[in-house]
Amino acid sequence: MTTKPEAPSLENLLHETRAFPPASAFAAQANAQASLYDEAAADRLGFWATQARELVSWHTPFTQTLDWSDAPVARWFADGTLNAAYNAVDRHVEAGRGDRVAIHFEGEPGDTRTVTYADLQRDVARAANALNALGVSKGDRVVIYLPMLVESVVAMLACARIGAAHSVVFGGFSADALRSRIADAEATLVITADGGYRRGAPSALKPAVDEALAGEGTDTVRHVLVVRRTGQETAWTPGRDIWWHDALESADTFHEPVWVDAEHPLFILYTSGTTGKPKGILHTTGGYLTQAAYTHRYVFDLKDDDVYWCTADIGWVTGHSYVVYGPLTNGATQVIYEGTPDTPHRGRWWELVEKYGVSILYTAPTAIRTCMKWGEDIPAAFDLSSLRLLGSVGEPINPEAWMWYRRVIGGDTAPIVDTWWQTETGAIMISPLPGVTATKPGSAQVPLPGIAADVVDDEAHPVPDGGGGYLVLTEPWPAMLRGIWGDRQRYEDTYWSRFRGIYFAGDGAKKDDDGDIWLLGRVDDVMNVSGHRLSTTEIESALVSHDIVAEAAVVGASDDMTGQAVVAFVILRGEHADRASTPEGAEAVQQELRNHVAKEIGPIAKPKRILVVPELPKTRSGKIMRRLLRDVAENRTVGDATTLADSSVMELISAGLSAGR
Ligand code: 6R9
Repeated sequence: MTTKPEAPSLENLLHETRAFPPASAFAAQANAQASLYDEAAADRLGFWATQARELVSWHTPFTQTLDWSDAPVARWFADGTLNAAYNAVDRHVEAGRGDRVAIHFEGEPGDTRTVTYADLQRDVARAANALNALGVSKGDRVVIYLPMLVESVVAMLACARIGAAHSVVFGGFSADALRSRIADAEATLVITADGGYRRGAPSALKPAVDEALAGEGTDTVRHVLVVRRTGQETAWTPGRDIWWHDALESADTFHEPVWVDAEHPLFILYTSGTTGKPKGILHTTGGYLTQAAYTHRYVFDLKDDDVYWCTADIGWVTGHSYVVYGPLTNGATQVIYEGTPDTPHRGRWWELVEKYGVSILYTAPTAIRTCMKWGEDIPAAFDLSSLRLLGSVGEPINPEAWMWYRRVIGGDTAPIVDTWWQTETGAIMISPLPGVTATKPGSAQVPLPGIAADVVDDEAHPVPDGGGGYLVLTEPWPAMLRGIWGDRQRYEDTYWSRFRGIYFAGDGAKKDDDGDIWLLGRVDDVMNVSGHRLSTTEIESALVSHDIVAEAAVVGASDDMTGQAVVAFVILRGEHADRASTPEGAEAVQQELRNHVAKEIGPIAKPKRILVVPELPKTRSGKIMRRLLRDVAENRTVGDATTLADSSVMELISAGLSAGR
């Protein structure tokens, strides 16, 4: 996509004014204090050096903090050496905390496993020895294509332990997506499973690996390690394929971690959504681990007795930083759940919160809106009183979804942290600090202590409070990407050429009158209607603020009269779902919602068309694929839908619309 980014809306600012100051009891016990901002402001690099020394164990202490001489490729803590798996596992065992639960695993069929830090140490050491025995060593790349299992965490840490970079490919991606990632990373090993459980049934994974490896550019792969999860029939290539349990059984439980330089590659993660060659985002060890641990400790207010649950899949960056590296480096106890939230029933997540006494929950707005759609009587049937902090990530959260999350899930007391960051940033960048910041529904608000972010206009000038523009990061940060795998030029072009010397995030944002940052969606999602710039997010928020709407996606469809026209796709809340089942009903719903948007934002933002649909097309990381909706809105054949989490959604939408016409 080469559409020119457009400046986001200046005129149509959200007029959300609610704020929730921290409860004094929460503030009194919080890890974060307002003084963190002062410390970081007084000496930014010194602040990061302190975090790196306090939160991470170094084999060789570093003496240098930041080397920016090869900008925009940063080197952080470069003369230090460490090992990420040692930090995530061994040091907790050495500190006498081996019996502490690291992972409460819950499989979709209901099987469970409790894994202590000592268990994790044995498994990671065994797996590291097994990888070495298969000829994998420091500097190699390993592709991991697994469901959400304990073995997935072990596999990632085993790679880190031997100094091989892992590249996790989401288990739902197609064989061809897998093939192109294997080829680009020139991986020598693939770790997969026979299958995983999804919506109540085993779903095979290994056939996609076989297909990928039959394709072009994958000759570098020498072995495939296969975790047995479902026990289903699995085709086998003797000599190449090896069962994970066989390889681990014969492996020693002692393994000396490979101490690597702070700038040694830890992982490559391919980002979705771009055309052509996949973009392999490269992260290294010391800076990444420092910021993952720091943000996890302060943004989630992690304490010893917390039970933490991040619902993200390891195939997404959130799973890397907030299932694996952040929580484990901090010695947390966490829940990992294999399956979907509605299997075998729509209360599954809340049942797990009650069962494990989850105190910190980190999830995505799309999941929250889905739960809104299912109705609040479902979570109401479970005891959610253990929850004391809630997080959101992945897309702007509509104020109404935020309010619902706070009231229905958080019992009106748990602070919500809306965390803005990207695969490229490696860790959270903009978020309230719980116990310090008065939170505002729908805003990620403030750069964390140590992070420099701003909103600028077309000429890179910071906008005044009340203004809108582009979100940029103006100083290097420890967990920043170190490039795009094998393509330095593309790295510079993509992120550093829009504004010279500062990082262009690709998101539109505004500053409110307090200077707090509100994210407005990707700049390429901005519409231009009759010369007025409108944000998709803003109109979606207006729609979701209406009682009958559970979820909304807005696209700009080309229009002869106005340039672009606003087309909205909405899902109605359960109790109102059949209001649109007759043509008259649908017409009335559309009229009501159009008027509502006009009232909330202004007549210019009124959607030209509102289509009531049963589902929205989403990627595996929960992002709505507006490109496909634009195809529907512009009456085109729907384009490539292969990266959808559920590829049948587009048929469902098209069938529903033609039946309704
Ligand atoms: C962590 C992750 C990055 C893009 C980012 C932005 C959107 C993420 C957000 C948010 C508003 C938030 N995004 N968090 N927008 N508020 N709290 O999602 O990484 O998959 O790389 O996506 O997601 O548009 O640029 P990634």
